[in-house]
Amino acid sequence: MTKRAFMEDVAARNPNQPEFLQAVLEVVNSIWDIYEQNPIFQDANVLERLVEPDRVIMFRVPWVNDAGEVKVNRGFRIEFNGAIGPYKGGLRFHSSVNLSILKFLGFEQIFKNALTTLPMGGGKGGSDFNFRGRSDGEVMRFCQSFMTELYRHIGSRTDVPAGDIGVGAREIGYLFGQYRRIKNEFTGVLTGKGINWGGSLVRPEATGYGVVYFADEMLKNIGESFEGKRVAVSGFGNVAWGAVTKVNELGGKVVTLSGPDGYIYDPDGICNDKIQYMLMLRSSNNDIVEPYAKEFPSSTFYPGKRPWEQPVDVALPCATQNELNKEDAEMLVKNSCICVAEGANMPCTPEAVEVFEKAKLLYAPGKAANAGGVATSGLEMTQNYMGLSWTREKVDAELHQIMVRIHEQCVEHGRVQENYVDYVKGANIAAFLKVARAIVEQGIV
Ligand code: NDP
Ligand code: 2IT
Repeated sequence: MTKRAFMEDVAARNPNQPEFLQAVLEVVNSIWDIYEQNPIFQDANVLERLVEPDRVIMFRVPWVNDAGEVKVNRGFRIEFNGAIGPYKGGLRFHSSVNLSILKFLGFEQIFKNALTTLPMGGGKGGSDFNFRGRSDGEVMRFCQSFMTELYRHIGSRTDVPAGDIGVGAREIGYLFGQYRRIKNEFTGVLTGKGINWGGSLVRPEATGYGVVYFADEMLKNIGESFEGKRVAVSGFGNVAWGAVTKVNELGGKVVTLSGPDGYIYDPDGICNDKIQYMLMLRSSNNDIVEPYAKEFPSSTFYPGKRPWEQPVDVALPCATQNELNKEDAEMLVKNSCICVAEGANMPCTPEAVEVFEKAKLLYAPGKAANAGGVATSGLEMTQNYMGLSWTREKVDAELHQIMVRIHEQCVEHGRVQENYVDYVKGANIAAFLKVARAIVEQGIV
């Protein structure tokens, strides 16, 4: 079968799933040559099996709002591939959530988790529930209803969800409480838990830290560092917060943050009390960044715009999928940006990635660069299995090592020229080889 025929077949079987097809095409483009050269993979029809989830669970989530009205949302859990470990991946609560978005995220998670070197399969779930404007009681009742169905599909050795957009410490708490109540069992069935009830130190900041550790490796590889670099960050959520904190620690200066309303530009750098303010803004149930510009007069708010128009050395997209397009990429290249590392999942459109690849700047896909979050979830699972808690220093050192090892895998499989690494190819090939071999070795299941 040709690559084109394969993709046409996947498209025909998955109508109206553009994000899923986008994620599949990226992987297929990277691994097709290797696939064709390995009859062992073709004989087992590995690729066709890999794009079909092990299981898709979809359910009704009824709940009662503060006015006594009955509301209904949709819940999902995609158990995509369990060949190398229990399904592992976040839950996203956002009004845009649908099957295509969760299938793209679940598919990406298979490869990301394989790169972490830890034994975790790929999964993702969530709901089209929007917590904006909802009271704490409403969020709790929603989470309880969601878990009342989800609990029968998950387990500490089966499927271990965590947070993602719209699911943070508060939601994980309500979800865990309901699981424990229904099952009468205290296990590491979720990660991102509170520190006093099985959570791991460093998990909240791990994704952002990991992105910066990874970008630092990319920079080192060309004899550069974060010292004195101007950095654009998008989003102002969990991942953005961790990234901003670590860039400051490594001597860089973060000059932007963004929200659905636009972006703020702060030439003095987002540091110290400004990071605290960012956290406060995030937890204020607000979905706009504009108040930052009112609080700090050194900054300017650009309504309806994206941060990529500012001249920076490094760009870290940390908000959501397809938030950086071709024009944004061209602007970054024009302004001599040297490195783009994805904190979010698939934030750069395929056209933007093409621009980066042509310009030969350092570009790392989310499945490599943002794997620190799920890797630290894996460390949380290990601590739970062992029944103990590691120190902050130990978890951070493990996370750092894992990011260095992911970078090494990308270089091993993605070096195109002496001084140029194709990180997309490197990440996809390294991860595919691991998962594909496991699939073959376990027979036709
Ligand atoms: P948060 O909910 O903490 O933050 C998400 C940020 O993105 C917020 O600033 C949010 O603004 C913004 N955002 C969300 N949707 C949109 C949209 N449609 N348009 C514009 N802005 C949007 O989530 P996280 O920080 O956890 O997640 C951010 C990204 O990182 C996601 O792509 C996620 O999949 C990825 N990721 C997360 C990991 C984790 O451990 N949490 C691990 C690896 C990747 P607002 O809420 O105001 O809409
Ligand atoms: O996209 C991701 O990797 C996450 N949202 C984290 C998943 C996890 O299980 O920690």
